[in-house]
Amino acid sequence: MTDLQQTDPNRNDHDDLVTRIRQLDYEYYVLNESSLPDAEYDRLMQKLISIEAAHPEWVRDDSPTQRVGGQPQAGFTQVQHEVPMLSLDNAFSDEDLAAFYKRLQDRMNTTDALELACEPKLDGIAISLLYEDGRLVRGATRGDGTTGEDITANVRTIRSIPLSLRGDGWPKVLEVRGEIYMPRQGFERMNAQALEQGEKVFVNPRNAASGSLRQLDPQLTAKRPLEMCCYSVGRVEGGSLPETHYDTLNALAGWGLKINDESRVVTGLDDMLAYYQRMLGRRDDLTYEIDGIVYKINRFQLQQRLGFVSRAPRWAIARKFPAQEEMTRLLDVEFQVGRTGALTPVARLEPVFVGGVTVSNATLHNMDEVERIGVHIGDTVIVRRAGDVIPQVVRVVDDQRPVDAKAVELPAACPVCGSAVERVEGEAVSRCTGGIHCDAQRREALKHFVSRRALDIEGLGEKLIDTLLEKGLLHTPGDLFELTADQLVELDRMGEKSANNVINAIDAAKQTTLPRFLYALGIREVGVTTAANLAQHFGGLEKLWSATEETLLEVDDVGPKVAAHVRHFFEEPNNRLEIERLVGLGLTWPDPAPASGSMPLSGQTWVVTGKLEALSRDEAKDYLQRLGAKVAGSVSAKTSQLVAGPGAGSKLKKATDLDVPVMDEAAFLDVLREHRLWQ
Ligand code: 5U1
Repeated sequence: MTDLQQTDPNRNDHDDLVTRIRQLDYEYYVLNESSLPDAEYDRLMQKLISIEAAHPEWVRDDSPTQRVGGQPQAGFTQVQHEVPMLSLDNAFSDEDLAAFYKRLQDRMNTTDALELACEPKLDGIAISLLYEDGRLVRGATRGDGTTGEDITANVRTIRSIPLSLRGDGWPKVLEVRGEIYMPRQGFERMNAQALEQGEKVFVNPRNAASGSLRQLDPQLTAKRPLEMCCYSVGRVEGGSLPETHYDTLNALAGWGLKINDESRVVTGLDDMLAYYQRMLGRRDDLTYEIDGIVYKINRFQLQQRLGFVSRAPRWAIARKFPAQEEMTRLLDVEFQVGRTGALTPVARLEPVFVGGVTVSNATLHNMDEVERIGVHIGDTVIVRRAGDVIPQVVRVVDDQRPVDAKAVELPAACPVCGSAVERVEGEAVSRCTGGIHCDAQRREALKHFVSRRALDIEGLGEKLIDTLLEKGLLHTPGDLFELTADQLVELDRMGEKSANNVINAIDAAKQTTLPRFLYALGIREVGVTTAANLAQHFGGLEKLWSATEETLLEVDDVGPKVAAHVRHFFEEPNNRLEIERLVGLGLTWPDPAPASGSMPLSGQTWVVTGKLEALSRDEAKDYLQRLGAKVAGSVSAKTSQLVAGPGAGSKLKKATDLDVPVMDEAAFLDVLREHRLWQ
């Protein structure tokens, strides 16, 4: 291999480096596997940039350095799609799908079971990519199906789109079609940042993807977390493709394009319906939003025989999932006080069925957001419920405002304790200044303290906390450890057995971990990951307790704001007293695992799939990273271990095919226990 440290590189060094970075991009962005730490990748990229600065004559337009183009454009030029980009007919029920299947059989004059390829329908923007001689020469929007817009400069910035195709065997001219989308996590992160900075948020990932692609400055598009998943081909010249849709998708994957790993071939209507149900059940677990399932006759020859009507093929259909956005009326806005005193405007709605459940409350985030969407009480609004995210009011339906609509106003005093409400300069949130004296903040702090990712005290739910607060038995977390079964038995609907169970659970929670304890304290902006990083960095509470802001800034993921919150928390005498009291009452934890070097899972790559019960996939990932493992999004021969929960699909199959060891959640929790990360 090339010595990348060499000071006077030659052309071969350059080409090797381009190949290496392309391979890393492919592994990371297409296969979701990372085989190098980010810092090492950055080092290689810097090396390439400096070689190309010294030798501009070596730079090809498919070099990894050439993704983000120079100047913003004045506008987008039009492109003609030589093969029209079709749209899809929709099926809204099982009956619609059955009717589609029957039409196919009738047209093909058969009662035999038919073979269809099926895959999730991504909620994104349809795009055409044109490759000539294996090089990406054009990216275009669908437009009206015949005329779209040239967005080549923008699609080049998307790292899951190869600038040149891998391997060989691709047709000389190959037009690939698919969807550009924004994965949920990137969307939520982007919107959370925008909310915090008082900027405009996007209504949904689809709008975010569309807005990002319509930027005239590709530098802006490059900053957006976009991906592309391919689902069909258009123009094909100077070469041939396999005979079926499914095999073609796999050929595209072999040429380095991203395809959906949930794609399957099914035979007959029953299997089509079963695939729909299975994906509907997994909808919220996917890392991207889908709005249905697309079914296509698998064999191209049969597709040709069936042809199309107006703009939709007869051989394909989209079976839509229940909508995730619906219209309803805003009846009132109330303000909820959170653990840190933040006042959140909550919309009380006329109940509406959306995203599979009836919704009557939704968040409006903060007053900036209320103003931005311009909502009034009485308005007709669009409510969105997608994934695990709480329902939100995303938009007002124009022209439907009643004459008696009322503006939403921030209360001057906390609706729970009457303390003044203040808004910190530069922050979008307003807070109650009552602190622990505010019943709402106290209640939320206690709920947080016992919650699953904190001390995880089973049987101590919201209702019991409310009763204990009402009866004056609970004020601060320490009080929990002084409760007795006799006191609990006195409460309504609390038998002796339940009382003992609660006391035992409280007792068991005394043996905890430092990350859990730190998280449980509810320090502002210290979530599970930051708590784990703090614990790992300082190795014990005493050092963290007396750490300066400067030292805190050395911790992964800790910026000036978090450092100030941590410092402020430990400077507060009441907090110190409460921690000392908790330790005095018997709370203990082992020292965290060593910081680096010989981590228990160093050098291993793990993949987590399916639904986990005891922890979320993000938490599982956190734990694995803390043990030194790399966590990848897909299975390959390099995967060391797959953790598979119920509903695991293609990843489990691939792991079995590749002889990758598989464990279920119970075995995974045992691994965490072994390393004292789980009880
Ligand atoms: N997954 C998928 N989405 N989607 C959208 N496949 C698919 N096929 C489409 C469209 C418009 O059109 C085909 C008929 C080529």
